[in-house]
Amino acid sequence: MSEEVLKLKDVYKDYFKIGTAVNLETLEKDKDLIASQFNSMTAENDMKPIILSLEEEKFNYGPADQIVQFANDNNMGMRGHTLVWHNQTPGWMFKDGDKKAGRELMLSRLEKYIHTTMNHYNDSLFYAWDVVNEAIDDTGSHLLRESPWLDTIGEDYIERAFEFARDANPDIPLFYNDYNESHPHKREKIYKLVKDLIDKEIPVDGIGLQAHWNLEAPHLDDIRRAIEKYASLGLKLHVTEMDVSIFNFDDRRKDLTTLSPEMEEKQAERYGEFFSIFREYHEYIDSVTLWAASDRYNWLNDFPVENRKNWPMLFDEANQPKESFYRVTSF
Ligand code: HAH
Repeated sequence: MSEEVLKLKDVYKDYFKIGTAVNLETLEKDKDLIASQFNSMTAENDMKPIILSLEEEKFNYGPADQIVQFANDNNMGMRGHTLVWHNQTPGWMFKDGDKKAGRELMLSRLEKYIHTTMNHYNDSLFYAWDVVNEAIDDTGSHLLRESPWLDTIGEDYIERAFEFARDANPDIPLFYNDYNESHPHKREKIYKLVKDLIDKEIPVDGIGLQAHWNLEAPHLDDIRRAIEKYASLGLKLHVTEMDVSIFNFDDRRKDLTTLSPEMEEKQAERYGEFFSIFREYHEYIDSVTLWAASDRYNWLNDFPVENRKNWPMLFDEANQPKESFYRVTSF
């Protein structure tokens, strides 16, 4: 990266932290880009339950520790992601021998898992933990999505998780994190869930807006309304997993092999508008994390269509700034 290129972390130092998701491969291949542009990291996968505790009584903090070491060496903050989720969680947590585990067993496992993990990372560079990820049903009138946690523990699994997390670390901000956070229907559900927690005096400090967006959705007005509604609860907001896909969610085309100039321009316009909204609401937003460092590697190359190239980030496949980067850094 040449010297003249601006650094996101400097441009935004008076607004919020600027983070990126990482894994051990990107920390190796993209280390200069990551260390020079960002001042916060989230482990893309390495702090998820399936990686940290694939087998009962066994913990594997090796890969995640290497990420924390990199953060330490480069003076970066860490967001912990994620303690309780219906996905990427090992099957043993839900079983008692050949049977389904009962409520008490699952609660005690949840408590132990949360305590062990948060105590292991009882380090001042952690400035937030996603305690519960994606608990809400996207459609229909049910508030919570089906999950083994809901099925066995019941609706209070979310309350218990936040209490266990607060017990484990009295100081760190605790987050509820979800996607489709700007869709009006889901926004109302997220608001309700978190407001009920606050009314019950459950320790929750913030809402994570994943911000997996694209060239058309969501509308800017819906993003503003979501930010304002969540901020009205008096909590911190983090943008936790941002990317701007070239494809709408239902677009399953596989024939696009390069990013056209028109698409790059449309994406730059969108990124510019999104960051302008973040700056406008910066008194509520403490941190904005992109879900990859560059187009070289990102999860959207496999999701929701396997093996389809996408170009959702601010830097290109050679880790050079895209038009989107220039739009985000000139204001
Ligand atoms: C996120 N889910 C997860 O929080 C993150 O941990 C993962 O690496 C990538 C995306 C987003 C999501 C989903 O799980 C299902 C459907 C749409 C979006």
